[in-house]
Amino acid sequence: MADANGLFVSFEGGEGAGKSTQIRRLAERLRGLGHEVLVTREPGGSPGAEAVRHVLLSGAAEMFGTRMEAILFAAARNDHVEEVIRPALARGTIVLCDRFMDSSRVYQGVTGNLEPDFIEALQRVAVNGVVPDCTLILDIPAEKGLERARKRASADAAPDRFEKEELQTHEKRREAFLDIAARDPDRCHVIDAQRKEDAIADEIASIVERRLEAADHMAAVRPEVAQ
Ligand code: Z5A
Repeated sequence: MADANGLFVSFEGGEGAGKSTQIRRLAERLRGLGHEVLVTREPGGSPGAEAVRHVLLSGAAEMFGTRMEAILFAAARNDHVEEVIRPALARGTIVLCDRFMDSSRVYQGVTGNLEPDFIEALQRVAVNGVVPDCTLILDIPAEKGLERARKRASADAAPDRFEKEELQTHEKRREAFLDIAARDPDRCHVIDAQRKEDAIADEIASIVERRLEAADHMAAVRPEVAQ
């Protein structure tokens, strides 16, 4: 459990899978039920991490190598966790985060060819114990996701550092996210993101509402958890 009071939900998957769309919808639904909700994203989410986001997505750090990029992602994540996510969870807020630690495992680890031990050591420092209670992996064939992302982008917007990579690399990432889900079934749920927005939103809401009920139940049977 990420924190004694709030609930930490991360959204993962390839480009154009619909993460931002579904986060918006879930936030609206949960706020309608009276919950306090924080929507945030990575890289970014805190002033320091947003500055690093620009460096990473513009490709300015690419020439220094994947290892350097991985460390920058981790530095941004640690700032985001300590400045934003941990305090929000401590206030009892539901935190919805667009990408988190699994993106580093996939983009820098699997397709960036960095050793798993190096990635996991960085993660430990970056998250410092704040791990999502629930991760929703939006799964879509890479080609379809990229097509959606391209349609959304304005005609003159250049693809970012990661979007411009080969289709094969994007497919490898899809497999890597599915592999993470298979290894951590208590935390991760794979969502078929090829369906209509409404069907996806309903499935996500029911998963998160179940998690909230379970968290309430835990707090009721172990009152010290909520302190
Ligand atoms: N990165 C990394 O390498 N390491 C890390 O540790 C972290 C990140 C944290 C951040 O990009 C980049 O950083 C990312 C990985 C890397 N790589 N890239 N590129 P970003 O934040 O700019 O973008 P993104 O995370 O990849 O998301 P996205 O491309 O913006 O897509 P999305 O949020 O999943 O999708 P969307 O914006 O909700 O939807 C895309 C379009 O599809 C839009 O027009 C929607 O209206 C439409 N849509 C959504 N759902 C549907 C359905 N169900 N049907 C039809 N159309 C739909």
